[in-house]
Amino acid sequence: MRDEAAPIVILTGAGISRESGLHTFRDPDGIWAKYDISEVATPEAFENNPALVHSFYNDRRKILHDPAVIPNAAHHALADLEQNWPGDVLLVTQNIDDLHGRAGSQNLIHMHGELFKVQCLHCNAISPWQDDLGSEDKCAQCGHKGSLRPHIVWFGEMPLEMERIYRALEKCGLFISIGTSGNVYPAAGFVEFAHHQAEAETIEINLEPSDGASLFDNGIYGPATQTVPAFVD
Ligand code: BJW
Repeated sequence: MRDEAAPIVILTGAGISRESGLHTFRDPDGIWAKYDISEVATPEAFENNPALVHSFYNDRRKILHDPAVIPNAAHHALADLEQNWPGDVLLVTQNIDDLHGRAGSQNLIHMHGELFKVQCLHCNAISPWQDDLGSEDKCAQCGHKGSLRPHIVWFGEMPLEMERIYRALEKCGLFISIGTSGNVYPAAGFVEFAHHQAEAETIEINLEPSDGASLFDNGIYGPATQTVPAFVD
């Protein structure tokens, strides 16, 4: 039985937002079935065709603005867990949507960036996204024109706040992975790090066993809106 106040690190992926109406990446109806990664999710793609990359993320912002797309019971359960657990709870999401924040999670890291932020390639400032991005947009901080990129971590780029994440993993007693296929590193390696460095208990909660399921001590399988609230209760 785990320590009642053990620090918890939770990793979430696209599966937790599926029942809010957002697509995952690698399921048959996922985003990578419609788009080629090399055309929209690498720094080279942005260099070669910024208009296409802006339009890909502008479309995803539109979907997130749909009033029907709201945090679901799994997002709310994790916010409740943070409020009620006597120890630290760090929520690390690979998702670029804002559903965890809207559900009330506060100790939250968006390791792959955020759809509603932009970064200026001229002055590096990160600002809130204002409008549909195009190549003529001006940085709100330095005024430079045409230098804004989505604040998204693409393949080959370093995910955000890695030191803080590994510090929390080093001392966690429980590591929970929710709604992620475990295909993308470094996130896919967190389970082994938590297991070996912290001797943490590790649990996978997913629709079905992921490719890395055997790395976890336990697995709970089914739709996140059912499994996550039941687990948190
Ligand atoms: C449900 C459900 C329901 C469904 N309930 N569950 C060889 C070449 C080049 C690079 C590499 C290489 N080998 C390794 C790398 C590194 C690379 C990588 O991992 N590549 C792999 C593909 C092999 N990683 C990187 O490049 C990362 N950076 C890095 O490593 O930096 C170090 C470094 C930098 C520089 C120099 C040297 C080293 C960066 C990775 C960035 C990932 N970016 C993306 C896109 C951007 C964001 C966006 O546009 O949204 O992030 S890719 C995409 O995958 C997105 C996601 O965050 C990420 C993970 O996907 P996720 O969340 O797991 O979704 P799915 O669809 O895969 O899974 C969903 C799961 O949910 C499934 O299991 C379903 O069953 C389940 N599910 N419905 C519960 N209702």
